[in-house]
Amino acid sequence: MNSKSLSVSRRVRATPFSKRVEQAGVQAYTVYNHMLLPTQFKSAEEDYWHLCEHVQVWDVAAERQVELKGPDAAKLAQLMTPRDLRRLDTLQGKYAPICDEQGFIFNDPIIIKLADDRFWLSLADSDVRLFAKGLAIGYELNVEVFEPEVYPLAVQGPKAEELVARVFGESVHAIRFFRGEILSFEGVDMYVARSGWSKQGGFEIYVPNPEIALPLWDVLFEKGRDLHVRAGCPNCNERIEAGLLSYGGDMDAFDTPFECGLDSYLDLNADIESLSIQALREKQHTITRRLVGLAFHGEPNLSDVFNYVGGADLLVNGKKVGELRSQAWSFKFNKQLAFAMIDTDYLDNNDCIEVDGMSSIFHEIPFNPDKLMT
Ligand code: THG
Repeated sequence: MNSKSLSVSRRVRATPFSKRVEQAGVQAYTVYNHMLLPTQFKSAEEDYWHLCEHVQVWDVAAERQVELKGPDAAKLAQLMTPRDLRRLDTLQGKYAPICDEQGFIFNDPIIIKLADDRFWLSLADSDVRLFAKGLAIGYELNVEVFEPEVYPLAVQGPKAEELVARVFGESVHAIRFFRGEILSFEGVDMYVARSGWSKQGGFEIYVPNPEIALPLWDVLFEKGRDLHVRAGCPNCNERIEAGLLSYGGDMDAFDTPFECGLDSYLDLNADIESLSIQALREKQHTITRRLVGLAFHGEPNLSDVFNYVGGADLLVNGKKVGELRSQAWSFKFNKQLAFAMIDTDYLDNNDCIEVDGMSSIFHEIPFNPDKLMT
């Protein structure tokens, strides 16, 4: 971990939970959507096992919402994603890539339908508000595009459901994956969904004003004491093991959804008006590279990020075949795992892919645990 400190200003925004995050002993932040996002509390290893065994409260306010509101809100949402949104139910979310007219990925939000004329795009790290606003102006749409006062708080881990039910009531148990309910805390209504950026299960609470943020945080900690609740954050080790992709890290605006394995989140045969759909239909059979997993034996030696601006080179027999995108130690499998973009020519056989003197065959994302055991 790099130990330089970060200068925070109105431009690099704190969140309504930051006070408690600091009191909980946060050790590192990243900046995400121009806002602080915690990345470590105790050690990487303690954070990981605690998430897998107990329950953590995550300040993910940096997953900013862009709200589309008005008669053309659904039309604008559909223009931005090649995933068919017509059957999205109210209070349902869908993981949906946002793509431009050439089919390149601009973001990979969860798109949530709050009403027929009201949507939230729960964003990864890129300025989608500007893109949405540009489309709204260019297409002369009758829709407002803005970032509302909403601050997501994630409760993740095997005991998350119990804790969220203690705070919001028993109806929490009936919420299905990527569905939500409007539930009340101290008289304030908020959207609570079963989702979150881990594979340990949990919920996300979309806190609708900053005043209620600290009271909610404190009640979660009071009611979760016997569940060993503590502050946590999106966990790089866990999410790579689980195959959850991070926009800007694993994929960016030079990649298509096919190259990133997001095919199942596209509806290319749907009769929808979407900016990218024609380009994606044309590109779908011509991919030359693909995001895959790598698993290296031995101790990790890929930690110095400044050696990897643009991604470390991957080699097969001394020839560059791709680049490293993200990597983390797997505490469960005792291996260094990575995501890498690799020429498909080198994925047909058991090519030994090398980076920095370490080697791996390629794996599908998500990793198959049986294959990592060996
Ligand atoms: N929650 C909220 N907003 C977010 C994220 C989140 N914004 C940023 C980022 N995460 C968006 N990216 C993702 C990526 C993966 C998932 C969610 C958001 C995810 N994927 C599941 C999977 O891959 O198994 C399921 C996808 C599906 O089947 O629809 O959960 O986490 N609010």
